[in-house]
Amino acid sequence: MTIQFGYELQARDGKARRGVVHTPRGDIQTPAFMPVGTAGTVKGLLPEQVRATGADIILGNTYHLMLRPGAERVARLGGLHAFMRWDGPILTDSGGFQVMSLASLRKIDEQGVVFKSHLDGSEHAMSPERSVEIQRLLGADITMQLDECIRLPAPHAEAERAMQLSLRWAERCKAAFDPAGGGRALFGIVQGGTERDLRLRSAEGLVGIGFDGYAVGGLAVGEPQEVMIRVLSETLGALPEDRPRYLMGVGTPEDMLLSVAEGIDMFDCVMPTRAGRHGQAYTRFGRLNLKNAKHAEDLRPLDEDSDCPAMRDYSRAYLHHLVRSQELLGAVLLSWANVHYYHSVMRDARRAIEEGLYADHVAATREAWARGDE
Ligand code: PRF
Repeated sequence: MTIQFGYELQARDGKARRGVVHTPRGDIQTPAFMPVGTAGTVKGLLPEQVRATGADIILGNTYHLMLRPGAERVARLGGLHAFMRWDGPILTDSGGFQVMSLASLRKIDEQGVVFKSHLDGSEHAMSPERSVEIQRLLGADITMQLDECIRLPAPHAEAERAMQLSLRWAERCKAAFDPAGGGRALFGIVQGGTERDLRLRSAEGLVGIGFDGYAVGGLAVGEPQEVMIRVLSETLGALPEDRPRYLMGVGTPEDMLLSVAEGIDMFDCVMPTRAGRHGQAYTRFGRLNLKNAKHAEDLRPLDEDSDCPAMRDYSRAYLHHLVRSQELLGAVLLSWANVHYYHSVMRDARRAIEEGLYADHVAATREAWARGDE
């Protein structure tokens, strides 16, 4: 018998939750960070390296993989796990958000979205049913519903229209989804802009349909951090305690710590890998820009106490040189260090929740970021 998908709440500190998501491909310790493997690779890192940084699960993208190499082709090649050599769980985003941010000539209607590929301009259609089918072909362990994420700020009426459309699409995704005996999960996505009434109606509608987990979408799209946290505080109480909650596309280490305090269990973000390719390092002393001339003769590593080779064994002077010279290894080392640091933020958060010291932990961590290491 396959292991069923499920969430186990193990400890609570205020609204912060420490738990485990069980999947047939392994457990996910939560709060969890999911590195983004958009096009079948966490950019710059080998799968075994990603695992060693502490990742229990990675994210893949419907939009990118349907365009190249194609979902049917990935299926013929044995599915995304075998293709990219990652045997842990994979969550796939549904495509709607990436269509809105990357594709051109988009047309959204009740049926779905029609768009032109950012690669070659070819036209494609995606309905809620097709999004679920693509995610099945890829072999997703966690499938996301198709939704519409609007930019903020937005008028109430616009946020309401997109939220209602997303709810109707949620229903169609649920009908199209095959749970494969309970091993695969489908998550609904709460929308509704920054409006409390819309967020609550969205959450209640999704809970009425019934999902294995609930994501909060439509945040970190231009609104201030305190607005995002306020929306979380108004929304999460409407979601069931016995299902995981996932905040999509967030964020900085500080965004994650504050969101965990509101009751979020899962995150994904391109930030650690993207920032790594741009010469930035996230560390327990805050964010460092390795391009900066002040690092040119600094023999200290990013963090001598880290157990990550990229953070512990290479001098800031060398990283500075690699970044300035646009050497591939600079991007690799900084992506590696950043993904490792993101996981260490989650690991420390889990421990603090278990110990009932989460608020103190957040305060001390923020203070260390602000203090730096000079
Ligand atoms: N919806 C989906 N994916 C997303 C988002 C969303 O709202 C966001 C918003 N931060 C990131 N990724 N499907």
